[in-house]
Amino acid sequence: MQRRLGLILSLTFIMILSLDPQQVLATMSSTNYQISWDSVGVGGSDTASSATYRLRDSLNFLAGDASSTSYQLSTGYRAGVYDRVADFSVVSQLRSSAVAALSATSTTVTVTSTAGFSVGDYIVVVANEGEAQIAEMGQITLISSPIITVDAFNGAGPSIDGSNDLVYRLSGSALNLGTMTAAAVSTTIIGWEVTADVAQGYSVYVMEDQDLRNADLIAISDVSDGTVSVGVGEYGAKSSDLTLASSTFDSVDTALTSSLQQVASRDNNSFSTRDFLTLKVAPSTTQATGSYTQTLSLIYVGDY
Ligand SMILES: [Ca+2]
Ligand SMILES: [Ca+2]
Ligand SMILES: [Ca+2]
Repeated sequence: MQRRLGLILSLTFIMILSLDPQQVLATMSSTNYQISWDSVGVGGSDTASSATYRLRDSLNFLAGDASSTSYQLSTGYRAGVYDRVADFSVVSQLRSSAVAALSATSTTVTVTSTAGFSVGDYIVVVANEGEAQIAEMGQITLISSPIITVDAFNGAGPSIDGSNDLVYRLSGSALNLGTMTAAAVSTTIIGWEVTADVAQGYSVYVMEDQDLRNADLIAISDVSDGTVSVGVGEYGAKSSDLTLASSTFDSVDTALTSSLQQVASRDNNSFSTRDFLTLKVAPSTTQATGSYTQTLSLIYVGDY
């Protein structure tokens, strides 16, 4: 094996001398980075053209794979080409799209009207909207009024009895909590989908630009006791991902802060994995009136 490796390197060296290319050094890593592949430049492009000619060329590379217990070697033309895919899309609950849900199965929900819903839309089914609501997210694959079918829900399928159960479309980036009152917990949902060809997985993090506050800078306090309750004057969120390593969004209502906090994670390659954050707001009986706003940022990070 050593003889073969030596042959490859010496041939490469000859090409470097004759073509005077940019030289790139070897594959390397440390505790905080990894360069999986690099290449030795051999000069020129593999395509060239003008008004009167077109050329496709490549140098004649040695090709093949070799390995032992301690190394792996692939050689050949573009042997290291591997375009990693990471796709992250965020959608928010569209308050104006609400329709009542009458019943549900593991992949369907029967509604009072399918107007405004289309195949491909993301929806969230909210059972018993409010303080103790349970929501599930899916993507519409079929509409046969009054039944909406999704590809899959996050959970086993919504538990619907037709009382205070709603379906919303998830679309766009604006969240609207409507008119809040001290007599109820107002809720809204931010959903996201990740496709990541990353072997170690990914995390999604959330941060706020400021507390949820009005023009007089009066805020609705961050929840601190794990539960957003009616009339208390507190604000927090909970994730649909129930296995978070570095935050409490998986288990209790948690305060949004200006620091990045984990709200979803996977530990291997992911295809169209979804999660959502349920925001819960409970103004106090003495809460100042006004329009309360903030900007939330969601960030995808691949784990390399
Ligand atoms: Ca219900
Ligand atoms: Ca806050
Ligand atoms: Ca509380």
